[in-house]
Amino acid sequence: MNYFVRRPWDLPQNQITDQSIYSNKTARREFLKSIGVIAGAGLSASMLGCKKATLEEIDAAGEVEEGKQNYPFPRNDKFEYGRAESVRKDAAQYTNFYEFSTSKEVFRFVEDFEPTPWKVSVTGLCKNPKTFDLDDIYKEFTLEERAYRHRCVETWSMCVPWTGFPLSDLLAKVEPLASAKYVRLVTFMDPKVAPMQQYDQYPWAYSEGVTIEEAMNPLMLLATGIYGAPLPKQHGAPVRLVAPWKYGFKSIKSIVKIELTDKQPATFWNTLMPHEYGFEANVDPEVPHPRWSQATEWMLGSRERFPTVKYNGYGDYVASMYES
Ligand SMILES: Nc1nc2c(c(=O)[nH]1)N[C@H]1C(S)=C(S)[C@@H](COP(=O)(O)O)O[C@H]1N2
Ligand SMILES: [Mo]
Repeated sequence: MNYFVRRPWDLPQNQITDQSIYSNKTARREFLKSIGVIAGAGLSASMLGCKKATLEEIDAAGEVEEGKQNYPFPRNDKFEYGRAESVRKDAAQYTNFYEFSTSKEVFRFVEDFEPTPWKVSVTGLCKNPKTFDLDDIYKEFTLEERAYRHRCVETWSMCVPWTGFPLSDLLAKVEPLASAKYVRLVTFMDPKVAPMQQYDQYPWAYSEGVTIEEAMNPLMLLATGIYGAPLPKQHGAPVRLVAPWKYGFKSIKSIVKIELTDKQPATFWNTLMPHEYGFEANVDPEVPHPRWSQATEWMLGSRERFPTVKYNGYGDYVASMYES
């Protein structure tokens, strides 16, 4: 998130100087990179804000091999952007992933993140709790490609082809109990590879939550890929949520745990700043963020502006959940 007002937890990266950070190789390198002492490892002269990275450098930083042989998956042509698709590089070089960096150039900080092997445990109020590795996911579910718009609460937006499958298919395998009212999703926790997790001003691990009804909505995807290949690290490898009618912070990355509960779970941004980031977080042009308008949005790359549409344009699929 871009802070116009400085908050105690909004530490600029170049003020990260405490001992806990220095005690760890990755974090120390991030700090040195951020103040321009060294260039990003494997990236030529690439301090933040200096030289623009090439697509090859961005790919080298983020690429994940596991599962690659399965791609591409068939496109579901029920879904269309209604605008130009975002250029792959524009999406890959401008991402939000606070575990690694508060900058958008997350790809410069993911070197030590190894999303292989990976396991997602599905637990809580269900008959048949189960842990899936990535192989299980590719084998047990019918994956497809979908063209979705994505709208960040900060007003940037993009149109990207995700590969994934409905979250409801995963829930069907574990058989939720009638008492399950919410689904809580949690990101990995490993402060050694994700240095921002050393800051306890943030409510790590990143977590999100949706109602069981939202989780069952066929638009809600668990994504393993983007642009016809496995998710690069900075996009949330190897498996993330995609909730296209909600602000982007709901679309939690690099998920390790999915839990069925009977209570609304605490979530990362809602815990940190409850007046700015609601639990429901449906895209709505008429409800301004306390610090900016949500009436328009701009596309990554072209910077073209569009009016924001309620539910990000997915009202036909989701409005009935909120208007009854
Ligand atoms: N674990 C985790 N998931 C996250 C975030 C994050 O910081 N950490 N940022 C969120 C925000 S604010 C947005 S807009 C989307 C961005 O997805 P993208 O970077 O792949 O475009 O990821 C969301 N998921
Ligand atoms: Mo976002």
